Amino acid sequence: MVIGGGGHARVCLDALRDQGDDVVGCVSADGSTIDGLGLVWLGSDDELGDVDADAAHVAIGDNEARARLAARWMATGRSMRSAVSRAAVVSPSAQLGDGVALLAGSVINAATTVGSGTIVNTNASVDHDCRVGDYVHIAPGVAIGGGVTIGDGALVGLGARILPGISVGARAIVGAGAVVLADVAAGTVVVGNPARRLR
Ligand code: JB2
Repeated sequence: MVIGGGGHARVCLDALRDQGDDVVGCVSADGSTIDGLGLVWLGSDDELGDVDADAAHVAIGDNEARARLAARWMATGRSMRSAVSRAAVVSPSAQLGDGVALLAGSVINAATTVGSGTIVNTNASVDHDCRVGDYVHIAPGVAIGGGVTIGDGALVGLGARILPGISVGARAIVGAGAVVLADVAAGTVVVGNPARRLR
């Protein structure tokens, strides 16, 4: 089943169906049900323990919400399911955590590690020998060079570029279109080309 019923869930549902998964429905906070795509609303988070499903994919874009709901689901004793599009390209030497979303056109190159619950969104690429943490969101169209480290919970915005060997700290935000030439401290926001600290 899917946790979340908004825009990101619509995209993840395609990837789950690519894998041949039988998706029984979704649990969302507001009763949203991925309208028109044939998913049944199974209830709110209070019903998680009662849902008849072997595994869940948490399909919510917000990193903190995704991590919180994944922990709540795993506390029911069941597993996280990844959603890997048939149009994603993943090196045989890459290592993937549980519950990742690798969407259409994403590329994970050799010897790269992608942590649990992380999203590599449409047409985003992560080159060789990178370390991407847990519950990170790499937005559509991002390009990440080789040997980059991205800390847990970071957000790399639409179309950003990160040069080889850079470190982006935990929960940092890289603004859309930024070009990152220097390390980014944990919890900071950087924007622009070259990327500079906003706050
Ligand atoms: O606590 C929660 C909760 N909070 C929000 N529990 C559960 N079970 N569900 C929760 N949600 C659900 O997340 C809402 O009920 C809603 O179904 C969904 C949020 O939908 P929205 O379309 O606003 O965001 P999204 O996370 O699906 O997509 C965002 O992130 C993507 C990566 C958007 O910004 C997209 O444009 C973006 N591509």
